[in-house]
Amino acid sequence: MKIVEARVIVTCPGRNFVTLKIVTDDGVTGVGDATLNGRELAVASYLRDHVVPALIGRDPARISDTWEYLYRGAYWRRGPVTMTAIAAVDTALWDIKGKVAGLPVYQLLGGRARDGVTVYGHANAPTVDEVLTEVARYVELGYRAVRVQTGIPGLETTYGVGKDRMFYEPADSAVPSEAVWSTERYLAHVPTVFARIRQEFGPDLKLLHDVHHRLTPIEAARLGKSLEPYALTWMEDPVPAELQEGFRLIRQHTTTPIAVGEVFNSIWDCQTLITEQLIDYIRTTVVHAGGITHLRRIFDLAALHHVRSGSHGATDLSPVCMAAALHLDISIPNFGLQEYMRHTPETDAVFPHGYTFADGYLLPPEEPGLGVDIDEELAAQYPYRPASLPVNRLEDGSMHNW
Ligand code: KDG
Ligand code: MG
Repeated sequence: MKIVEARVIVTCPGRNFVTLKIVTDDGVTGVGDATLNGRELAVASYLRDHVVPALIGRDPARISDTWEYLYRGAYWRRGPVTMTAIAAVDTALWDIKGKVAGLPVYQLLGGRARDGVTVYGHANAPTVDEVLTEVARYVELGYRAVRVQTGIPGLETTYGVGKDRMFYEPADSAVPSEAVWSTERYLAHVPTVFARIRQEFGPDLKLLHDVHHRLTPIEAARLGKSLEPYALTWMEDPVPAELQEGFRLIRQHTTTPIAVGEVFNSIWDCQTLITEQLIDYIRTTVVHAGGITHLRRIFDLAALHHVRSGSHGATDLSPVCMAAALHLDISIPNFGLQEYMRHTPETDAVFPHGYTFADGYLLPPEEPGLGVDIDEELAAQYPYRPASLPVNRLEDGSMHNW
């Protein structure tokens, strides 16, 4: 069997997605997500101009060899654009392998290690009263875990709190918009939110919070300590992770578990945090960390060091990535949680998929391969629209520099 074609499909059914579709001489096709929020066209060009010509004529069964060929063949290793492009190829090849074998991909990864994949939803609202309603809505839908974000009194907007409730999208303008940030106001407010939520919903619901990389290590340590009475499942991205030593300092001060990794793209980005047990959940995902092949390596390393998976699953990761993530999640020994931000009906229509939600769990599709596809005719009706993620300034006008 040979690869005869690989199409790069860019579509915007409410937000931008890039998808790679690989076609074999036997007519078997496979799909891979290649979406990098705010930098979609960079990956589309990387694939079209540099990767697709190298794929034609290759044996689609040689997944591992193709991964190494693309990783080493670039010379310029790692980085989000390269690793997202490699991820798309890798994911599409796993899809093809599953279809050829007549098995869902999770069976090729060792079969089920659990009955369902526990997911968390996003409750976000401008005020604490409103966010209580949002949390109640998720509980009503059957969720066992909820991430909670609110507006901060005194700040006009807060990253992570959208205008829509169920379909949040942070990429809000063609060039990055600017918001104002105050660490003091934030640190004073967040513990009051979780005090109310625990009071209202009791001890059983798993609660999570995303700091979105906005603190210094000592500030994060203080936040973690102040949240200890509310027993969070995790505090996410407390500091920017470029300086990994910072996590040692946080760890010395708080028992609030830490989740990191949605912006990581290789095992090398996670190595210190995992091997020194500075984190509890690793949030790397299929689309941004080199596909199923490389993410499984990261999760295996994590398993050796008591770190669980907690893959990123925001709306900028397409249903193709979500399906691939579920095949991994259900099969690995050290699964923790899977983020699940629902896509809009327009996106779901462009990406027909067979995964299902019930009782707080997602289940991977049972059909051969990944169990997800792209409707190319429908996708063509939604042309690309430039959209970027915002940045923060402090109240004195300076750029928030970490
Ligand atoms: O593209 C960026 C978003 O996916 C990200 O900001 C969402 O932090 C996020 C999360 O945890 O889902
Ligand atoms: Mg996050």
